[in-house]
Amino acid sequence: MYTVIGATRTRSFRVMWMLEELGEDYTHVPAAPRSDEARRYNPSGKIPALQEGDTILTDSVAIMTYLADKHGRLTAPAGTVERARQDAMTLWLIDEMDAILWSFTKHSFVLPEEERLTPALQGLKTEFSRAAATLSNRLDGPFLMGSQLTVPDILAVHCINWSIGAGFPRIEDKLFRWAKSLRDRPAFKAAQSKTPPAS
Ligand SMILES: N[C@@H](CCC(=O)N[C@@H](CS)C(=O)NCC(=O)O)C(=O)O
Repeated sequence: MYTVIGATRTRSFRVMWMLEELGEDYTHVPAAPRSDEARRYNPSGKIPALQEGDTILTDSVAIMTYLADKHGRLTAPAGTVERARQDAMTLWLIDEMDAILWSFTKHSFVLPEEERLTPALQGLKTEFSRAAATLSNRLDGPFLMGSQLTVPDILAVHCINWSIGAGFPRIEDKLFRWAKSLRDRPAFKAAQSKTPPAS
């Protein structure tokens, strides 16, 4: 039995969506970043974390990769050329999408005001648009790596959703429609239904 620690409107959603795709049961602890509850599982206060028995794992992509390998689904097998290509896509998404969005988020409201590089924010939006165009061109099939949903699909759609929430310029129609088709998956909706109603 798994426990996912981290509020739904954060990178924790990636892990929840992954577990829903795998059909694995989990308990959800919707801890906010840096909250006392988050620090009970991960001293840095960062989320997500995954608890499995006495073990706690951190980092959304490390957790997704662990779950995919353990359950033998949503990934090419480790040690194959297909896996190396899949991992290259995952790492490209981290570099060109997640890192841009995280920088934007930190310099918008996470960092103390005096540390924020506000003039850089527009440039980060431009960089994200460029990455989205590259991804759109690369997309050639129902999923990023071909005919099967894999870890980078979950990562990419989460980043695209994050960009929409952060008010980034609209991405190209092809990529937008693709992300929407993945948001229509029952597993995505099941994870989303864990979102507490806005107060
Ligand atoms: N690379 C990590 C990043 C984790 C992360 O920074 N999570 C954010 C919430 S989405 C957080 O906890 N921020 C609090 C902080 O950085 O202090 C992952 O993918 O899990």
